[in-house]
Amino acid sequence: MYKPVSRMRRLIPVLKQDGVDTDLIMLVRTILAASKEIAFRVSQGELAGILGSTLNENIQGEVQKKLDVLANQLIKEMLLDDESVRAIASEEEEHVVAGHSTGRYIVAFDPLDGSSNIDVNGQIGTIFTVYPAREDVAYDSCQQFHQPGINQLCAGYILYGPSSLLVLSTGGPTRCYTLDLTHGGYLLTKAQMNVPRDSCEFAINMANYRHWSRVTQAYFDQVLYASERFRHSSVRWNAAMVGDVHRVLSRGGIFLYPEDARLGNETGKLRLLYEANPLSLLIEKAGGKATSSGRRTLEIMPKDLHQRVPVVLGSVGPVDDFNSAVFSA
Ligand code: AFP
Repeated sequence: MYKPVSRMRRLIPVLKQDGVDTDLIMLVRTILAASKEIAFRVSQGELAGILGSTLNENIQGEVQKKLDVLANQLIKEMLLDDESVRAIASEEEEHVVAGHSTGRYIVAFDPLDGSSNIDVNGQIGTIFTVYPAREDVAYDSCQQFHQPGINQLCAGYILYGPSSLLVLSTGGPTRCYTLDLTHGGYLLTKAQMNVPRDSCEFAINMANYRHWSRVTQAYFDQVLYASERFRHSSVRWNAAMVGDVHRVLSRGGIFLYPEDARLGNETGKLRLLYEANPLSLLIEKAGGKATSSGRRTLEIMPKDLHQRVPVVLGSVGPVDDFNSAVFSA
């Protein structure tokens, strides 16, 4: 079904070859047009005057960075100009933003994931996902987004690092494209990303140890002090899920953000709709596994736009290992 494609091809011909619907291709182009503007501003850093915080908090109670606000505004405005967009959800918007009542798609995004990295020139990214619009609920209702992750038509992220990368799946392989600044477009640089089955590299914020459940603590006691399998393990933590997941997609490993005892984190920290679901689809389409409380993340039925979930994803071996230790205990 998905024919092999050669490297260095431009994005649009690859999407056409993959049989992606023309409206969806145009929608992806819209998101990428916004991403190129964000990539440019990020590369300008302090020169563009976008470092630092605003005086506002977002719906999650987090102080908004100037670049968060700018990225949200850019993506939102461009999406609202696209007639195929029926409704939008964003980390930076409390409610659903109404689009065109006859649009075929709904879009959710995290405009700038890892915003604490902005001021230190670290990895940050934009995460997005597209679902089919529902005909059985009002076009601007939050229920538009009450769909499990398996319904995603397309999911991706743009990683603003030393080079800007687009990682995308439209239901087929997870492919990686690199932004070519000489012609301003994305070129295919990995036709199929593959998560190795095993790896002993893990990504977790160990400083949260004291807040974890006893079983999670016991699992990490064993990983750190007893496990033969993890004897040569190492920890990598970006504080930007998009950067950690990119590493896992590139060379394997496990990424975890379990629930913990802190107020607001009782069901996890990461957001199901615009963080966990798109990244879980990309991981699965690259042969990895993505779970939440021991079950497949993509099957969770969302109840709320900004719902938080525990996240455990990456190489199949360590993900299974963690889930059987913690959920069969
Ligand atoms: P921000 O976008 O608000 O910086 O949050 C990033 C994030 O949601 C995710 O990308 C990281 O994995 C996680 O938070 C980091 O959380 P800690 O600061 O608790 O380690």
